[in-house]
Order: sequence, then C-alpha cells, then structure tokens
Amino acid sequence: MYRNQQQRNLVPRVAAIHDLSGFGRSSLTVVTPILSTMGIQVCPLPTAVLSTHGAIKGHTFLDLTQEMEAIIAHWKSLDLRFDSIYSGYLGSPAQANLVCEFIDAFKNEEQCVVVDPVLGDNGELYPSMEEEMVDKMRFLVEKADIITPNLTEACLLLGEKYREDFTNDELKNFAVRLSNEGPQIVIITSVSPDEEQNKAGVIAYNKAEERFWKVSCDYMPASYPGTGDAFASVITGALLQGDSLPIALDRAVQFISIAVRATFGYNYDAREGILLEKVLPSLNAPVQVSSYQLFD
Ligand code: PXL
Repeated sequence: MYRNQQQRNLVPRVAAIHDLSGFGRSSLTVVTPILSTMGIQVCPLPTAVLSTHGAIKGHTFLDLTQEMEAIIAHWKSLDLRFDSIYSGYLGSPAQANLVCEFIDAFKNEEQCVVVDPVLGDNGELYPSMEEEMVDKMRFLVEKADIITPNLTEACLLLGEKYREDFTNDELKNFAVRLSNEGPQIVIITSVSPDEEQNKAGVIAYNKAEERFWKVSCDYMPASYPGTGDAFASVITGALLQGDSLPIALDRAVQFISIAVRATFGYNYDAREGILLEKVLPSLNAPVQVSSYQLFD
C-alpha cells in the first residue's frame, strides 16, 4: 500500500528521533509543534519517556531502546520515505548505533540528515548524560549532513577545553574540524562571534561553498531549557521549505529571540521553557529583517 510513496511525499516528512518529556517544553514537545506549524509532517521515534526534561529534579525516565528497534522494523516494512531524519537527545549510548542504522536504512538522495548532538551546555555534560555518549555522538555526527552543536557540545566532540571567549579563528577552526568528520554544514550555537559584548549568536560553515556565516542578536540574561531543540527544529523546517542556509539561520535566531523576549517579561520559572505557544504563528510570517553576515 505504501510502495508508491517512493515518489515525493505530499507534505515533507521528518523522522524525529528525540525524547518525549511531558513537562518543560523540550525535545518532542518543541520539535513537533514547530515543524507542524512550518507545514512539515513529524513522525516521532521516541528515544525515552520522561516526566519532565532533565533539569527538573525527580524526573522519571523510561529508556525506549528496545521499543525503537520494533518501531524501526515496522517502519522498514512500510517502506516509508523521509525527507529528513532529525535526531536529538538519545536515551542510551546504544541508541547512537540504532540511529546510524536507521539513517542507512532510510537514506535517499534528496534527504537531509540533521543531527543535534545533545550532550550538555554551559561547559558541562547534562547530569543525566554518560561520558560514553560523547564517543557515540562523534560516531553519529559522521552520518549527518548538518549538525547543530552548541559551543559546549562542539568542544566535547572535538576534545577541546570549554571557554566562552574563543576567537573568531578558533570558532572557524572548530567548524571546519567538525565538518571534516562528515557533515556538509556545521552550525555552532551559543557563541559570541567577534567577541561582541552583549551579543549572542551562531556561526555556520558550509563545506561545499567554503563560506562561513554569522547571525547575532542581543543577549538576554536568561536561559531556558529546550531552546537548542527549538533552534535546530526551525533550521530543519526552513531548509525543508527551501530556504538558503543564511536565511534558515536568520529565521531560527529570530524565532528564539522573539520567544525569549515573549517569556522574559514574565516573572516565571525558567525551567518551564520558552512560551512557545505565544510565538509559534511568527514562524509563518515572511522574513522581514535579515541580519546574517559573512563571517570573515
Ligand atoms: O533540550 C535538550 C534536552 C532534551 N531532552 C532532555 C533533556 C535535555 C536537556 O536538559 O534533559 C531529557
């Protein structure tokens, strides 16, 4: 019945390999609404079920490694075609092998494989993350077309000691070294390009074009879980809609910026994440201001 889906999907379809955390706006509860709003069908392949993301004490955790194998086997039997495979938080190091197998099994020519190597933030591994996951993520990154590490994750993948004040040349060097592992496009978030004070931003490297891009925005003194998931989801959606890399970067930075501003004005427990529901419609607004620049 599904054989004729070898042709194009009527709506772009993403296999979203992330955890499902019930409360706190991260992973699938962020990925799904963002991509759906952008007109993309999300097929979740959940890696774990948690009561909340890991930053809320006492959370439950159900590892779905075995169930993933069964889900993948069923999807293979249906011959599903995915326009993108997009992975994030994994529930066990063994799942990295499963995701690699998934990519091999469902690979097609036009498809874009996005790996968000979720490992840590602010210079530290997430408390729930095993050291072994770093090696496994290195292995998974080789299979990706695009990766979206934050600066902490870039350092962990490269074996570099984390600092906040890397120079432009050091940041470029990190992006090139990561792309040498396989991905055509490397996007590093949570950086301050040009050592600009009060600016936060992202840099990106496109290996085929040998071009670097940067987008910065005003820094807000707040940090919300799940913003990395939101960022990588907008990138995935924008590229599937046909945007160029710098426009996709612009849209993702602007979306996070609006979402943080929509949230920061309230006296609110940051662990609940950005007030996504208030800003989702902005994803369908035309790009009005564009602030990307070549990063020389
Ligand atoms: O946003 C990344 C993320 C995803 N999933 C879980 C997490 C985190 C970050 O803390 O704990 C379960």
